[in-house]
Amino acid sequence: MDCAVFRILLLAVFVCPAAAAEDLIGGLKDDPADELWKPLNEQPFNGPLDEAEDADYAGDDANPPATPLKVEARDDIAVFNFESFGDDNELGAWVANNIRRRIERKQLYVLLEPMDMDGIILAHRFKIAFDSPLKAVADFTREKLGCSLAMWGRVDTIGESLAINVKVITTAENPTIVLDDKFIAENRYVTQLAVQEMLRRLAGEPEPVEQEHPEWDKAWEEGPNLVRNPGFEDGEESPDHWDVIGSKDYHHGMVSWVDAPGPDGHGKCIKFEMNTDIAGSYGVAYYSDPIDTSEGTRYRFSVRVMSMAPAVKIFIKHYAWFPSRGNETEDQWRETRRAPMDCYGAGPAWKTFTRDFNPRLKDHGYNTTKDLDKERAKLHDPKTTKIDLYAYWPAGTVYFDDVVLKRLE
Ligand SMILES: [Ca+2]
Repeated sequence: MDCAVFRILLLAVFVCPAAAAEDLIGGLKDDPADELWKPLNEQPFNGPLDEAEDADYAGDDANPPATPLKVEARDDIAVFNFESFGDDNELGAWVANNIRRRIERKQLYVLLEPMDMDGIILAHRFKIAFDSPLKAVADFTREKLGCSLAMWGRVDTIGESLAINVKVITTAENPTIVLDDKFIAENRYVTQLAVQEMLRRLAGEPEPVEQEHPEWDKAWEEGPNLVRNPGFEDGEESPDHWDVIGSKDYHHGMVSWVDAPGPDGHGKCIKFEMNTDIAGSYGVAYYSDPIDTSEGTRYRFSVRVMSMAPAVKIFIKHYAWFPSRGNETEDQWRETRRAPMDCYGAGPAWKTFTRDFNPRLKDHGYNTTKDLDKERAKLHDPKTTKIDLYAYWPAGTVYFDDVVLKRLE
């Protein structure tokens, strides 16, 4: 964390009225590691997100992983503090606490009490790093902590975003990997969404039974595509209505506009070509222009993808307009919800991936009855949406084409 920011946070911890913080952060207040984050939690856009797990957000459930990583219900798990750099693992501890709290709320596993765990770790001087040998972690967790699963990880900050690398293994003599993946939170305020996604994959939650909605299918077939220049055919130097290519640092010079390859190629398309450094850290993102969307309305999205190795994810990101508060000098668009779509099974032939979503927060998820907070919560209603085409590890080439977003109701 930047030193100046850290000092501001510390200052804010001491000056903020405790009661106000408690109202907003609710159940978070018992976690020591959360102390540092109180000032951030006080931001109006944080409260509802933490409580948004039960939000009626159809999109999230409509796209479970292709291969559910089912583990036996109610195994016991030891969640080690995650690593983070330059902050004495403060951020890593905060993320691990978020995960623990959500595991308990979800009753996914029996959680080893962190305080008990800390004592045993200290007594045995056990050190764990993200790259620790699986067997060493498994042996310690099984023999000293008595748990059948171990979770640990590392949090990297990349600008505003957090890359949460996580490993979960069984602690048998020959441990097996249950989960080894990276989850991206665009900023700290949406960390919960990355954690939710992580636990959803761990739980192997079943695909909800899709009801027949002929009117939605009709709208999907006949309705207008809300994405402008959806096939990347129009433009001079860059495709119109999408990020400018080659002029922004965060593309790392790895995005280009090319003829769509393969027998099923449709004219022009977007190509990512990632080296190992970028694939293993930032990944590459490419954005559409904002698209007007409405809260509480169902949409369907699809894109065609060809990947020569990298993992591909699409983030449909919803934004709301926040008036400046506190020390902020400018009003700004902030991401308040997102619908992620993992393109599992993308390979060296064009394949279409589809999902439905509905940018709605049920009752805004607020844990207080104060009118003021309800007013604040309304700020979260998404007003606009961007499509974020994203790919990461391993290195290689990815192509995107034919982006479709339609309103279904
Ligand atoms: Ca095209």
